[in-house]
Amino acid sequence: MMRFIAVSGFLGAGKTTTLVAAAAALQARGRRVAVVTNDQGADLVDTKLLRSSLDAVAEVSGGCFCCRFEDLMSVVERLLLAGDVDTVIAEAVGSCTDLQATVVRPLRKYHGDRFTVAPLATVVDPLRLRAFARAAERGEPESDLSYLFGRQIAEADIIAVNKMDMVSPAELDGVLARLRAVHPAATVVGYSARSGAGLPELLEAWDKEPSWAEDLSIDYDRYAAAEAQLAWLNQDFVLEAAGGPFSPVRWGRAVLTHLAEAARRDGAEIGHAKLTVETAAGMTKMSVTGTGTDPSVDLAVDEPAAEGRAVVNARVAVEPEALDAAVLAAVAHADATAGARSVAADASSFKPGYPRPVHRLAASDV
Ligand SMILES: Nc1nc2c(ncn2[C@@H]2O[C@H](COP(=O)(O)OP(=O)(O)OP(=O)(O)O)[C@@H](O)[C@H]2O)c(=O)[nH]1
Ligand SMILES: [Mg+2]
Repeated sequence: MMRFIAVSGFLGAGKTTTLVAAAAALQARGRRVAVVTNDQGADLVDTKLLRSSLDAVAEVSGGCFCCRFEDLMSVVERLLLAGDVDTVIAEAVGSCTDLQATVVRPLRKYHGDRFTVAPLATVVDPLRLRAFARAAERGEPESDLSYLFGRQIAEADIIAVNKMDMVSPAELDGVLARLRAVHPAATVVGYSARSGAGLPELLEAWDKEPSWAEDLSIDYDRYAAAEAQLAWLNQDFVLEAAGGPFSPVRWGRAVLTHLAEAARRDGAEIGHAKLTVETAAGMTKMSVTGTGTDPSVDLAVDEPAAEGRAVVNARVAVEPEALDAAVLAAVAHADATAGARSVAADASSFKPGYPRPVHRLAASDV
């Protein structure tokens, strides 16, 4: 039987980084792992990043797993036909929730003869948790994005608190204890996908059979409103040196720094802005999440290049036209900073549509 592991969690929480680390750790234990990424658009930074470390990678683009459940199943089918795989890990879109009802239960009900489904893990960034908690402490009404974040945690069988390297041990203990108190049925683990600390606990939790989740009420209008706050951009660029060779790292850092500064100035919340730059020497990948200030360089090839290709994926709480303009301004700034000239593919920002899952099963339906 194939093991199917679904991973949820807010934008930028560290799902893809967790997939990379978990796939490597599971393969070291003899498991044969494939992964599936998912996005509302095409041209995914995550797929490129995963392909740099793993062979069996596929994507479901143009909508979330729940709204494209059949696409998810045919992609998984192809992965299984193509290779010798015993474990599939699937990363849901960061603005998606209700996965127990729309993905996990349909998998168990309609495909349970071939898959055993692992407990649903929601990856949580403790800094994002802290930011939403502080807003609540200030007495601010709960935002739709905070509601969505809370639902993702509430439906988890495993609450996977990532980035433990970013908080003090005391703060981590406090966060874990509070989550355990509020969600007594969930397994709560702390780890760092980056350093690997605590990762074995998450893998162990995935191997357990869950006591399947009860129904959770999710207000689809609020969920949709949260998604509709975000503009979503996936854009390609062709780069060439303007003069001498340019540094891909310098270019990428300049794009994300400029974008983050513009968002801060406008008070626009960044879900996640990430990019890859591919040159003859390899791939550079960076991210900025709303909780961090400086871009995080996840892969760097700092050999100056004469040409390259970049993909930018940005999810920011602004209007789509504003995001298009902000990315173009950031790229123009990066060109000037790094000595490059870039040609952009058509701007393509949009807002995710109202979530309309193919299946939505109650606990009693399975
Ligand atoms: N310090 C630290 N950073 C991390 C850790 N895990 C992930 N990150 C960083 O957080 C950023 C976002 O990570 P991703 O894995 O792309 O997050 P994601 O949840 O897949 O993001 P989306 O798919 O856009 O929703 C990247 O810059 C990662 O390097 C961690 O354990 N520690
Ligand atoms: Mg990801």
